[in-house]
Amino acid sequence: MDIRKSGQTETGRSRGMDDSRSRQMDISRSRQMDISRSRYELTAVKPDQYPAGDMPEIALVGRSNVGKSSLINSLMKRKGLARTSSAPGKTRGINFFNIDDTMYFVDLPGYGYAKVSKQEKASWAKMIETYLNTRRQLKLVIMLVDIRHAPTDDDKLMYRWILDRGIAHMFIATKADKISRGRIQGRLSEIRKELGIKPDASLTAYSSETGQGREQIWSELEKAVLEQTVNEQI
Ligand SMILES: Nc1nc2c(ncn2[C@@H]2O[C@H](COP(=O)(O)OP(=O)(O)OP(=O)(O)O)[C@@H](O)[C@H]2O)c(=O)[nH]1
Ligand SMILES: [Mg+2]
Repeated sequence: MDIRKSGQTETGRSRGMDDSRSRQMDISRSRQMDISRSRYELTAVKPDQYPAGDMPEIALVGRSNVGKSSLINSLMKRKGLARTSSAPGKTRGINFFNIDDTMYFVDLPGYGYAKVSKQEKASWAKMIETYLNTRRQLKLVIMLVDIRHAPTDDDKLMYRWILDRGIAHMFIATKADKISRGRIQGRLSEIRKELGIKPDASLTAYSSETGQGREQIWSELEKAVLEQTVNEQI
């Protein structure tokens, strides 16, 4: 399976993979995903509202306003799929986006938004924690940080949790269009240091405005989710 749109695919062989990797790709190619067939499915605030079934889920976590919903739209090349806003606190429930009946992107509310009531903050935190701690279908967490800013204590806590739970994860530094190209590598190194990101975890600069980083993220997602799915089948 290639989770990018057809026409942008590379086969395992053409990427020079070894035999076992290319066999895995063959297994997973039994069905090809068409990302243009993506749709909003439902919003949940508690587990009995999560979608039924066994499709793998990729969750997006990060501070409010960091660009989670925009990232979903940009990856799907669909402007209004997930609702975005320049005012933090836009996403208030857990939104499930069905990608060609093959997997879900799960858009979570952001954390660390100062302007909501204590009560609302606590209820969002519980909603996020419950999903992350209990959801068996969760296969990968994408953690977003703003490329311009130092990670917050909440970001550090979130990363700690990811490591403690031992779940597959990757990092995206958003809003890369807001700094000059020449500064991007330097900021990535600083973020890695500030957050203590392990060398084997990927950290990619992304811009939902320009699509910078899009191809790389799709190829990382393909590796991370599909290899897991294949491993579970073996
Ligand atoms: N320039 C630029 N702006 C971006 C980018 N990504 C997101 N934004 C803007 O940042 C604001 C917040 O984006 P959202 O995608 O709504 O952020 P979110 O993380 O989903 O926010 P919550 O739902 O509040 O948690 C919007 O005004 C977006 O247009 C980017 O890559 N570049
Ligand atoms: Mg959002």
